[in-house]
Amino acid sequence: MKKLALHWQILIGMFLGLIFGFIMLQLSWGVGFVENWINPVGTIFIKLLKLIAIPLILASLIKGISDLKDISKFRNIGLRTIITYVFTTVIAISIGLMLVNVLQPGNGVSEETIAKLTETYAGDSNVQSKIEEATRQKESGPLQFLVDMVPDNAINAMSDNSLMLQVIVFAIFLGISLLLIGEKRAKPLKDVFDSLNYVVLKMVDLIMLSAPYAVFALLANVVVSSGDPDLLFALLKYAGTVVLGLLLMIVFYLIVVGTYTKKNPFWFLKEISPAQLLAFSTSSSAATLPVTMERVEEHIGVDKEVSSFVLPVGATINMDGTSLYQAVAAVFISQALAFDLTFGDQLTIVLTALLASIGSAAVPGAGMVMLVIVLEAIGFPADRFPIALALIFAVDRPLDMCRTVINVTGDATVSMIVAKSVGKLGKPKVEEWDDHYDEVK
Ligand code: DAS
Repeated sequence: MKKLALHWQILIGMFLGLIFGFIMLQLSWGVGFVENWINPVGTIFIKLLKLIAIPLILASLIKGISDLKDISKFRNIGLRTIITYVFTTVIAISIGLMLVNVLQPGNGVSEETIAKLTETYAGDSNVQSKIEEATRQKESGPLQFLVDMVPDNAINAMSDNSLMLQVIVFAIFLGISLLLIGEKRAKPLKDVFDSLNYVVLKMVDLIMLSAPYAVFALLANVVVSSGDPDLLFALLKYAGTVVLGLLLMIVFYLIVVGTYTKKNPFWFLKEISPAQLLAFSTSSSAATLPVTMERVEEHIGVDKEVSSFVLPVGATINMDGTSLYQAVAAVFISQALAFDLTFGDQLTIVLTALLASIGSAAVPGAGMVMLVIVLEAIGFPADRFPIALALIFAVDRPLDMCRTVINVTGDATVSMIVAKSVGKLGKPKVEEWDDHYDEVK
């Protein structure tokens, strides 16, 4: 039988993982079994993908830049990328603000629910650590993020995934320098990175062979680590507001793909679906990046000159789903805790959520850390941060899964827009996931 397409394999793994998780929840030893014997399979999978994200960024960015005919082309791609990313993020935040003000999910939360959520989560170490992390990031200077982008050690930058921006800066620097030393001198090193690019893409294929089993483990663990069903139900209107906003963002992307790039939006959705399913399962744009790059380049036809820059940068600084979530969460918390917001405060949310989503790391739960920065910006009392995060903590993991899907889909959409704008949106190189082996062999 022809091997199932990758997205079907992943969907089946997710579905079986959910069922297995619910079964384990019924057994006294079930939660411990999943956490100790099943979840590590998913953790290893995420680690492997994040491991190869760094050499993939290095190889594809250096190849992409050094293949350019001249540097002005790279400046052109860079400028269009940043402008488009800011535009889509502002759209996301605006959709989030519009929905949360219309639906008012926070006004229906009872005092009893607030008390129960506070009692359950306000003291949670995860909540405390997110507040401490946000405080650390806030106390660093306004240009600290620029300073952090410059690696002082090339090897060190390649090892720590959360410093992905440093690898991008290093790769851009090396790629431009390669361009400047002329073809003859650059060729040996370009050939090395060319070959490295194929090797890493092959590693992505090999790691993806375990994807169905990994997503099974990840989804089972999400189920057994979900909170009290009553508390989850009390936050249904809030979670529904976020998910509705995220779905509207998907519609926005499909409209842009259909009208501007003239590609069939549903074809785009199908081709990017393996990356979306991985984003949902892993809650990590960084772990999903290798697959996003492979799908966008091989299956959608975006030229490497564009995708090698747009996607790594997008995975780190463009988080449309996260910025929408931060806007909804900040207003929801203010509504639930009767903290009045002026129109000016809501405009502050737009700017701060834009900056916060740029500062969010591409890892699970990062969006909540930056939410504290947004709350701080609208003058929310710091002593009530634990209660504020406790209000939304119970549903943060499933919402993180959903918003990471939008983060990844937004990056892929922008890569198509930028490619189309510079005439680098071509035909797909392979039809199905399996064909990739033939091409790379
Ligand atoms: N999980 C983050 C990501 O990888 C997004 C978030 O935490 O909001 O995109």
